[in-house]
Amino acid sequence: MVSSAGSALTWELVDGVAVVTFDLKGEPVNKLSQVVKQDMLATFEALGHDASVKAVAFFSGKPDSFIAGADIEEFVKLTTAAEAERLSAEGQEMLDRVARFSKPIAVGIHGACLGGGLEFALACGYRVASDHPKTQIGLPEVQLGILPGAGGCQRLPRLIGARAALDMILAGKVERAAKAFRVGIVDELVHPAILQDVTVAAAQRLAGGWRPRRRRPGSLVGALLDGNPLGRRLVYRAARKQVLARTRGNYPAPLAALEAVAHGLEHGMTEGLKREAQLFGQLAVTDVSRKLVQIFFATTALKKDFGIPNPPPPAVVKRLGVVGAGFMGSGIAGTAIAQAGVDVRMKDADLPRVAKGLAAAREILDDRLRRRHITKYEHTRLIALLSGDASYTGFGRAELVIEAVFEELDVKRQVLREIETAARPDTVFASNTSTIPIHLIAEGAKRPELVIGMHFFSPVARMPLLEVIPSARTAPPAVTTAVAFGRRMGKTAIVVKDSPGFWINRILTPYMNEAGHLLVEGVAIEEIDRLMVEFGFPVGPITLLDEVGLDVGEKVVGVMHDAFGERFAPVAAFAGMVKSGRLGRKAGKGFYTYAGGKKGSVDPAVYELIGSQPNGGPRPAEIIQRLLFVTLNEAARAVGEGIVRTPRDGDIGAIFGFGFPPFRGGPLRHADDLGAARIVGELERLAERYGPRFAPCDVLRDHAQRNAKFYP
Ligand code: 3H9
Repeated sequence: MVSSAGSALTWELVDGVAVVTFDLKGEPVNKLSQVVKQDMLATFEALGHDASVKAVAFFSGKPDSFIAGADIEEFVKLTTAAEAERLSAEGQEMLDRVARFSKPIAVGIHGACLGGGLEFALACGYRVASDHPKTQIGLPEVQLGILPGAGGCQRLPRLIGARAALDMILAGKVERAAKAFRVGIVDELVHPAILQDVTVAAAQRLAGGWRPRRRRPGSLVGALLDGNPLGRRLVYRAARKQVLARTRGNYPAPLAALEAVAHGLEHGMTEGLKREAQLFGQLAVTDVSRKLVQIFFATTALKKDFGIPNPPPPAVVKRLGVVGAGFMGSGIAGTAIAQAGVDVRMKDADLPRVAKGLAAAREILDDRLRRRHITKYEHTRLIALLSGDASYTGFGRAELVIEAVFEELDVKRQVLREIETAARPDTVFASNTSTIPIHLIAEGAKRPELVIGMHFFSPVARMPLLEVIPSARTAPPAVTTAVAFGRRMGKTAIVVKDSPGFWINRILTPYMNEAGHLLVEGVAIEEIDRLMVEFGFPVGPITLLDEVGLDVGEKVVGVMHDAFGERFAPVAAFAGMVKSGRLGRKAGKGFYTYAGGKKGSVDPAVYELIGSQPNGGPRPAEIIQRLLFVTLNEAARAVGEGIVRTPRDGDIGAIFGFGFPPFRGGPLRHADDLGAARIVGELERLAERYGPRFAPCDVLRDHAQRNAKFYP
């Protein structure tokens, strides 16, 4: 074994092949930093001079990750574009040396191979990857508001073609190994057990003069598009259009990445690298990048945070009971199986409902199979974990039961009573309520210490957030069990206070209600949605209401109105919609039409029902202000009441729970950016004009007075 003192890289010689292992001591993942760069250069220098080394096989020493990319902590410290450009140029230079190394290099990839990690692998001659789900390959840089700045914008399109490369780079996609193999990033896909042997053998073959023959997958037309400047111009134009449709110009990184790719393909590698470094430098110091990096670190921190002091170990959940086989229940069941691989037993009042729920849960697994996220074999194995009945048989073995029945206190209490008889004495009972306080559900329970809230968002399989709500009587192990299981389901979990609407519905309700007020005042449905999408939301509030379901919305507002009074008063116009059965997407009609499940245009008949006709209404800027400030105000008030533990939880919740624009950092960071004094001033003006629901809360007044911030 050879290594220099303190080095992260060690190597040993196996039949003429230097088997190099990269293992950054004391760090959970390998990342590329200035120190590692020196190490890497020194190691390759030594390997180059050692005549007994004929080829190199490169691996990670970490059990489940290859290289997680450049060290994000390092580049966020940079304060000028020039410094960031230099960092990028130095990274490029290192990988250029790897690419021009005198002996062939094969890499064996197992685990995350992301950003700079993939850029390193692309600079090597041959890539073998394990077909393990942990092996994830991609250039996620734009998700951090930057671009692949160590040659990735140049090497990936040269390897797999402009279209396929742009598809990955511009969306920051991370792919499973099988997909990376299909598009041609990976040369060989193998079982993890033989990764090392296959990679070393490839290095040996390369040393013997063998060169891999690569054929790009895809059609003749595709090859024509990628293969000549005219075709590529069409590709760039289409990519630009797609990016603008997705980002509305709010995120500069994807367009900059497109420019770096295009510049390199049209003017050669050297020019491309230069442009790539310049653009990396500019992006790295933007506010958008700072915000996205903060989100990354906040999400990472939440992976380890159980939301309570001295968290006890969670119960290991192997069997889950789900009561209520409707849309949410089946979503929870299907996602729990797909993500956590647990045994799921569903229960509803009668067999037809159970059958419908089982079919919907199964659809989640079918979808994974269709997308090739799981194999046929895995699909069959997972389907076998799903069962259901109209009785509680099987619930006696569940460590966790989640109820997703009708949002009615009495119904939920009844289910809890039944579970306390049917399940084990230590089974944790979680309610997927979206509004009802947990202490009310637990009233009269035999074991209130095991009762907790787990509020999932719809559709469960896709929405990344989970609110975990302990009541004052919930015991710590129930909290850790709920958080840990939520994480196994792939969710980011925030632990929030037991108060009506918790965090998300607390701040979402005034936002939705305000949209209702605007409708009544004559703003067109599409206009409200368009403005908020331009502001940065993935969909506007009216579309969101259609997605959530108007009946659900009505229930939520009712609970909030009872709890908090007039500022949550429901907008009468929505009631007519519910009465006439226009419940949103699930009913095939809401504000918009949904023919064959696809969202169509606004149904003009809706205006009759809400009793107003579009007449322009307030100015666009005023519309945005009303929707935004009513939300910020409620968020600040809820923070003051301790609904979320930290502004970080609040911002991550709002971003993941209802799509608050990530580039604005969340409602609380955005409030800090605007400044409390300005918000208070605007709220006072709005209150005068539109009513006391806009009256600024004490927290904002206090911030304004002391010039304080949520993030000091
Ligand atoms: C880049 O590469 C730029 C180049 O193109 C150009 C350069 C010139 N840096 O998430 P986990 C930490 S940009 C610093 O809990 P998991 C993380 O903060 C980079 N730290 O584990 C945490 O620290 P702590 C592009 C990093 O198994 C610990 O590692 N790459 C980095 O659930 C464990 O992380 C990315 O965007 C990093 N690059 O997930 C990938 N990566 O323990 C970002 C991780 O102190 N990373 N850490 O709290 C990820 O997506 C996930 O961390 C990963 C592991 C999938 C790797």
